[in-house]
Amino acid sequence: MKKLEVLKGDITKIEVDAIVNAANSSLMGGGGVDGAIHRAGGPAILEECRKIVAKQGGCKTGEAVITTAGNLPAKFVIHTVGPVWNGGQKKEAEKLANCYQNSLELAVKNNCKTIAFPCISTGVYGYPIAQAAEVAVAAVKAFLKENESVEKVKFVCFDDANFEAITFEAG
Ligand code: AR6
Repeated sequence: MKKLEVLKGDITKIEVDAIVNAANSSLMGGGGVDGAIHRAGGPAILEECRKIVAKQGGCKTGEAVITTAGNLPAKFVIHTVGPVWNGGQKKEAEKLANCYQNSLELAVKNNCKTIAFPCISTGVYGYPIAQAAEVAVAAVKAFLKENESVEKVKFVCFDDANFEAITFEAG
């Protein structure tokens, strides 16, 4: 059985232990997948985000925090902050890889065995789709090689361009 799966769809509908949110460092919600997750999951998610902000400030680029998934079918939402694309010389690839790695580490710490990711940074943050897919798939594959406890990682792509790019990289 392949541990890596690529599908097209809406991540708020996916039944896994944890879905990952492409958040911003304020953790206070936004547009894109972030808006969709908070809308579908309800106010419990924002409530926990506020507690995290009160405790540690926001969430830095490349880092991740975990909350309830509220009304979603998933158990948890892992919020990570992707890099804003700035031409490629500002450590965007390293920061994007950190998002995947840190989200997976946090998932494992919380006993999650099935995790779904959106294509972080490829919307509002403007990361070129093909380059983001290369970084995303490489980071997840590297993690899966080192870690036995994760059973399934799903890339949930919202549009054809991301779906094709991730499918190409996933092989
Ligand atoms: N399910 C899966 N993927 C989705 C969904 C969905 N329901 N909705 C959108 N996408 P974006 P970013 C895809 O902009 O680029 C927010 O305002 C979308 O097609 O959501 O990391 C945050 O608060 C795209 O491929 O996130 C931040 O301020 C991918 O998700 C900022 O946007 C990521 O697009 C983060 O920007």
